[in-house]
Amino acid sequence: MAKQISLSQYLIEKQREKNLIPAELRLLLEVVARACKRISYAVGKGALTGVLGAAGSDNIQGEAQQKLDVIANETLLEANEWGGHLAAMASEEMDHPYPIPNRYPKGEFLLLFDPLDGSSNIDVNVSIGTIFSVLRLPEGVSEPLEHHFLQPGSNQLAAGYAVYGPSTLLVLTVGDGVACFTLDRETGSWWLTCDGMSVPEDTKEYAINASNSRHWFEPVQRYVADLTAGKTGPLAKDYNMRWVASMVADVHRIMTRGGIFMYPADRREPDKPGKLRLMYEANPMAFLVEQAGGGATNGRERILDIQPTKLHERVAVFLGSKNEVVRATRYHEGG
Ligand code: P6P
Repeated sequence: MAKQISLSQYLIEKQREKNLIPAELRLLLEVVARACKRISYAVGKGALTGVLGAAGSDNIQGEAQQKLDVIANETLLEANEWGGHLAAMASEEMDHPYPIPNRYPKGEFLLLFDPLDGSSNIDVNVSIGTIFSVLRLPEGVSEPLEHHFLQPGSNQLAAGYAVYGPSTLLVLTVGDGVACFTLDRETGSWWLTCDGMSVPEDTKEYAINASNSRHWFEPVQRYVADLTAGKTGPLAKDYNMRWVASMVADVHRIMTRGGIFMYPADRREPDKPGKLRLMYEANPMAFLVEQAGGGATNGRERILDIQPTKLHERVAVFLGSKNEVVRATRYHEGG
């Protein structure tokens, strides 16, 4: 049996052999992976430890927080605040960035995360996950402020997600392809189970919440109608549809076997360009998908090129198999 490679060894090799990542970034990623392990254990306990259900509070998005949202957020904050590798953190669950307390040394990285994505699925035992993104604090900045986070996704140094499903997986890129690690619950180790993840360029599978179709703008309505028409329509092939309503689960399926994931803007709130957040959902997923040979746009431009204006801003998302994302984007060029 081939020698198993642990997450630590994988990251040390990226640091040593390719000089791709500095030691401080390696340490950050190992701390995040340890926090995801703890979140996985908490999620796995479920009803046994009373962590299901609502926390009785709302986040900045005005969404009711689940108890596990709060637990996951606190786990990531506590794990990362003392190590000396971070300048600040930002989370879907917090209105403003979390500066590293003065009692701890500060580092050069900014960590952004959705601590528990898909939490509406917690109480029905469907896969959920953690999404994270790493940026560098701009040169010469001593006190990190919100606008220091507002960098395009192309500035990311690393990104990843943990998916808490039948297996707990960690999918990670440091800009040199995408690797997948599986958690061994008996030893608590992350083992490399797929290196060089690759999204097939073509697909027959799309993911969208079709109940919103009457609210979509015309290009998306036309595109999805053509997908649904299958062999009888202009795309001349039958498609299948999946929608887990947990971005991490839907994206991991696409990272594994291809597909296109869509959360478009719609007419209900024209000033809100979709539901998903740019900084800690769309950007990390776009970085991962592009590193695996896929594509990611907001229907008109590459997601990683978007210059953010607000920490919690939303963005329309079309990501996955490159040729299908190109096709979906072309429907928008028609007007
Ligand atoms: P809908 C989960 O709440 C989430 O942010 C993503 O993980 C998921 O893709 C999307 O929202 C699901 O949205 O409108 O189908 O419930």
